[in-house]
Amino acid sequence: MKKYIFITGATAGFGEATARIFAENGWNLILTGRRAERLESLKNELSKNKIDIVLLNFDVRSEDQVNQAVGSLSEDVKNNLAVLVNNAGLAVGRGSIDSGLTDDWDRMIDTNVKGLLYVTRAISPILKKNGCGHIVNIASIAGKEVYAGGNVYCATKHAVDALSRAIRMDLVHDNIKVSNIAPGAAETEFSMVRFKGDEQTAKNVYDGFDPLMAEDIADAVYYVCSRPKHVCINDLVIMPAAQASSTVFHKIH
Ligand code: NDP
Ligand code: 8X3
Repeated sequence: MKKYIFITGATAGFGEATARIFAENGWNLILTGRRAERLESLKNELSKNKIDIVLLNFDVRSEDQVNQAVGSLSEDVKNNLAVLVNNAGLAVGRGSIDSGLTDDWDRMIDTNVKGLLYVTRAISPILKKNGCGHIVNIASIAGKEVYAGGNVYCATKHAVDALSRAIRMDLVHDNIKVSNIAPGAAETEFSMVRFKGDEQTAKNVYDGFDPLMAEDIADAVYYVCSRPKHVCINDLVIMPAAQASSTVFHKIH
């Protein structure tokens, strides 16, 4: 098999786990993120699968960096590019709107919305030229519901949800599938980033119940990408069994 999957945010969490499951299934990988050393060590680990692994080190917030990175792909890789996973993203802070930090808001909007758009703008013409493809957007339960203190993060994930539906309409005539995956609480580096390195607060998020693991979402990404050609999984909401909504959890203490 010669197909390539392009994964944003492959240095941690869902993106890293997605790289692993696709590598185990013989896919070639284009792994991207800002932390170059993590990309290198993931490449070293996954090379045992006898696949081709391309590393692109860029910040999705920079349109120039995105275009330069995508432009550096060889014709052979571009001709075999089949899947884009728009996964890079983050929450920063969880405060009320009246005390929110506008720098945090900018980081979320620039990464989760504009970054996803820049990458999709750069990759979709390649898929279109190839005659088919699949875009998987990692949204969130925060794109289906809102919660107190979630304001800007929820807004960015509602935007991702809307973009998944709109991009599907734009690209349906080009045989490009679009899948939206909306996870609930998953224990990755997400909360450490959200709470700016405050380990205890990050840990408390997952206290008293079994959260999703990165592998649960990677498994879903692989599932949607391995359906028959005529089937598109449009939207998947995946929650821990102990989570009924953004704010309702069954906790054992
Ligand atoms: P992690 O923090 O573990 O991973 C986030 C990834 O995004 C990292 O690889 C990071 O790479 C990358 N990233 C962040 N900012 C940028 C940037 N500016 N440019 C390039 N890459 C960037 O979090 P998760 O794996 O949990 O999150 C992945 C996605 O899933 C996000 O979109 C998140 O919003 C969403 N999500 C997470 C949930 C959860 O509970 N964990 C639930 C629902 C959705 P690097 O820092 O090296 O650039
Ligand atoms: C991450 C899940 O509920 O913390 O997208 O917003 S939540």
